[in-house]
Amino acid sequence: MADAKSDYEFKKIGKELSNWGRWGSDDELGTINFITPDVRKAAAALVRTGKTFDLGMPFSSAGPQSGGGRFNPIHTMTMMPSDGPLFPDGMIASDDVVTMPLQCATQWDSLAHVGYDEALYNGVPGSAVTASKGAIKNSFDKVVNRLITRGVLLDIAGLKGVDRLARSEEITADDLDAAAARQGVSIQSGDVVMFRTGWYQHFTEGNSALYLGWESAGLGISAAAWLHDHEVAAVAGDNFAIECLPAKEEGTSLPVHMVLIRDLGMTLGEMFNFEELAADCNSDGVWEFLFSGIGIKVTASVGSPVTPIAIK
Ligand code: UVW
Repeated sequence: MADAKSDYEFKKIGKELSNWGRWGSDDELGTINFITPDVRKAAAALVRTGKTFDLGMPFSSAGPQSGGGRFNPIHTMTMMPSDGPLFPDGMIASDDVVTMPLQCATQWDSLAHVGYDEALYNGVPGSAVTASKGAIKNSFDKVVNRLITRGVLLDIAGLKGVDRLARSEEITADDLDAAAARQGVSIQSGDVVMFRTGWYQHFTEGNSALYLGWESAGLGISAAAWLHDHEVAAVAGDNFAIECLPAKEEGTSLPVHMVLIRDLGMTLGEMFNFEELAADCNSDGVWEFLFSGIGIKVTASVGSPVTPIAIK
């Protein structure tokens, strides 16, 4: 039995790749720091046609969740035209309320979402997330205004010649290199790298149990060094938890989450929809674009719903 504190391979990898202190002891942005104004300016220049692609899942009662701690959005009306005119001039209006977990559909995981051995990114103690105050450090609202940069889509299902990867299929660093080479695209510092497993189709086909289950295709732990070496700002997948499940290292839960979020300080995007974008990239051969994934500025949050947009 591995010692919970040190013997796991993922913890050794995390130590080697650690960005703690790289941007200062108080840093709460992590790899988002790679998105500089120059990076964003260059990304804006990628817009050629103005065509937009919605990479988000609808936030509705038809979402993938089946209940428990994470449930689908509950949308209720608090004002409607049928309530009658609001003013003597005949004005009618509607208001609405949504109750939903921030993690129920397309989302970002903040640097307060996951850690191990009592620590979050940059040595912040797990106790910095409190019941009354939420995430005192590393909350998602710190990065909200920064998530506009160059996006690159790597079609791993396309690389393997399948419409979607198999259950528990692992994406390795070599796969990421091979996909980039096949598509003729290179990764630059400050990119949001998106990878397509094809698993979003399980959700659209109504198989949410498989989509959210513990047999998901996704990133293996070798992707962590790849993302680190390429100075990737954030990574996003069309699967529900980024990584391949169950994890290959025996006795581990979500090792890719733990290394990326806690050690690299990398924000993770989950449940993105790349189907339309991938079809377009396949037809025009352009796999890079301006990416906007700003999320919602909920203070002290450990994540955020998002409707990410790619602009070509
Ligand atoms: C966990 O379930 C801990 O993480 P995520 O929602 O990021 O997959």
